[in-house]
Amino acid sequence: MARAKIALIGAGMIGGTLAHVAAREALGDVILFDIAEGMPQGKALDIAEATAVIGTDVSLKGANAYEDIAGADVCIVTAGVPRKPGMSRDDLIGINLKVMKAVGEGIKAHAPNAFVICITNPLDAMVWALQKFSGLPKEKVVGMAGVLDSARFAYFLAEKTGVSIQDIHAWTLGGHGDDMVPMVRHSTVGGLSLPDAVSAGMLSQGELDAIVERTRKGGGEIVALLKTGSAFYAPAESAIAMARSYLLDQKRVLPCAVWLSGEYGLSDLYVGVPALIGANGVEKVIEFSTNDDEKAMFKKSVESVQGLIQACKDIDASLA
Ligand code: A3D
Repeated sequence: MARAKIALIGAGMIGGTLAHVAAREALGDVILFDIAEGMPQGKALDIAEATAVIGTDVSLKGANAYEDIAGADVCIVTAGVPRKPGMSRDDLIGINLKVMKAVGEGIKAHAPNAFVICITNPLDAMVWALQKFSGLPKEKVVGMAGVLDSARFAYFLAEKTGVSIQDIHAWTLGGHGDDMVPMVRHSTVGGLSLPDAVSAGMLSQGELDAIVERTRKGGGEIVALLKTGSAFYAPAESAIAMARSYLLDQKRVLPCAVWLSGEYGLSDLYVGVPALIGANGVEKVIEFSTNDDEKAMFKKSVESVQGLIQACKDIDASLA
């Protein structure tokens, strides 16, 4: 069987890390696409040379033309610009919306059968726009945020309780912003829900509250430390987990930004919920039971996402 083809649209910090991880895992042949000339070719050659040491039989190629992504099985999109000091939220949306238009049209023309994972921020709005611009089926276009946010939540819980990260299952719902909803009742440490873990003395209520807050602000914590960019290792690993579930038909349930049509009482938008990812893309949305508090937090987060989508519609009338 031919190797899978993975197109990475955007070859910056996350794109380069994605290429490295995909090559190490021999997940497929990699195309690193970027508008910057030379950089994707340089990264591709560097990692290709590393495969001689790793011993994986995959090819890597840098590209500046969409023709090179032809027939890709998976496209992972990180193309765009980061928010710079003095740039408003709407300025960022305006710039990255234009990038999503170019990327969406490129994917539509050259890789219409791909499973597309968007990472570009503001995530929930950009994945929504990317689906519209590409015209690909909604179950084949998803956003990566929940896997990362949940990974942060899980890591902080492991660090605090001393329980192996393998025995922690953490979930976040909602948009990728400070009002995301870490699902305390549905997350488990060694099989105990977090309220039960508090009762069992594994961590205090105050420590749990601080972890929830730290999870919500996890992206900003890394930005403040790095000073010149945002997280890239954990975001890349998160997108690879989603790509792997699709390519290997693992049917993992992963929190992703997916198109909702009635689930959680919502329609016509992308927002983070647990989704079963298999060979057909998003095969099922898992609906968690929510209490009044969780409903209220989820509603607030959804309203933020709706605000971002409205801003996109205001900027580009073709999306309205
Ligand atoms: P960066 O290293 O700047 O890479 C972005 C790349 O996009 C650069 O190499 C650009 O040259 C390239 N680019 C710009 N415009 C285009 C275009 N039109 N076509 C193709 N390539 C283009 O950023 P990064 O890799 O650190 O982050 C990428 C994106 O992911 C940013 O929008 C981040 O905000 C976002 N991000 C999201 C999360 C989530 O959890 C959702 C986490 C971390 C980063």
